[in-house]
Amino acid sequence: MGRILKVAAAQLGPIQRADKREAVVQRLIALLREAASSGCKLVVFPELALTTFFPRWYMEDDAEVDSYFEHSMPNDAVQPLFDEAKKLGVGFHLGYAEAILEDGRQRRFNTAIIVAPDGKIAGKYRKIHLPGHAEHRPQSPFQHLEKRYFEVGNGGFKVYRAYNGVLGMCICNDRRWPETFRVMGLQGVEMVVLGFNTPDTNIYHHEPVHRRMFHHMLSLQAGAYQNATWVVASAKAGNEDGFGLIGGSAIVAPTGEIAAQAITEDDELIMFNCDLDIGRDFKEYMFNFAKHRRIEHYKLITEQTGVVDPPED
Ligand code: CDV
Repeated sequence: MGRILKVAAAQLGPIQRADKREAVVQRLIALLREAASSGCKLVVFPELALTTFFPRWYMEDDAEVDSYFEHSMPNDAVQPLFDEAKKLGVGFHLGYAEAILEDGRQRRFNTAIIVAPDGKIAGKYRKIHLPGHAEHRPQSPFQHLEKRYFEVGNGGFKVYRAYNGVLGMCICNDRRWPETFRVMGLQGVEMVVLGFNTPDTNIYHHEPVHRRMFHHMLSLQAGAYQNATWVVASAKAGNEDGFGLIGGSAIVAPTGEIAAQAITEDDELIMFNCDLDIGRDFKEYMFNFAKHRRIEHYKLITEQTGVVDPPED
């Protein structure tokens, strides 16, 4: 019997622009209670879980932008979730838009936290790979303005000793970048938790929805297998503000196999008894980093950002 952590990915159906945080928090609490009654110890909520996915909207009024941000965590609207979690002895992971006075200025990040079952914040992550654009694109069906509304995260990909294991976090687009998982893999991560809002439409070129789901799962499964870690990914899903989000919350084992996957575009809980020891053999043999990695050949990864074509003959 290994170290078992029963975990839930708590997918959220759409949150409309008009929905109040207090109402959303009640939905989170309902999912938390359901997970607790099934014996879960950790509940993973999505990216920007308290509001609509507001980067789809171009806003000129800074006060309006600010209304989507949390200026403290917890705050009055979110405190009931912290209280309920503590009462139930269940921890959670929550994504939210963070506004903070740091380095003498107001800063904004796309942030996620891990909260321990005692209600204390055990870890924080600020999204590093911000997708989309900073300028208004009136020609697009909707916007993806993460590069406008957020700064690039400044905390790196840390891991935390929590839940009798080693946990790490990333957010949505981060999962598509192998470096995200590898940096945590190099710190012995055993479970990566993440939230995501993936639109069903690519605003740059045509792409069928099934391919977007395929790339989502491919990223999770590759990250899990190549780093011998559990990956628990929680979506915001369905028709939000008139635009679709793919859903597809999933729990992936360190073998790369799918342990559980959501089937709706609504609030939905998926759960699994995750054995945190299951990745040990992979970490010792196939992916024994200390024995097999050849970092002398990986320099380009940290020295060069974009593609440099080879010289013409
Ligand atoms: N919220 C995200 O980061 N969404 C991106 C979209 C833009 C592709 C994602 O990687 O799913």
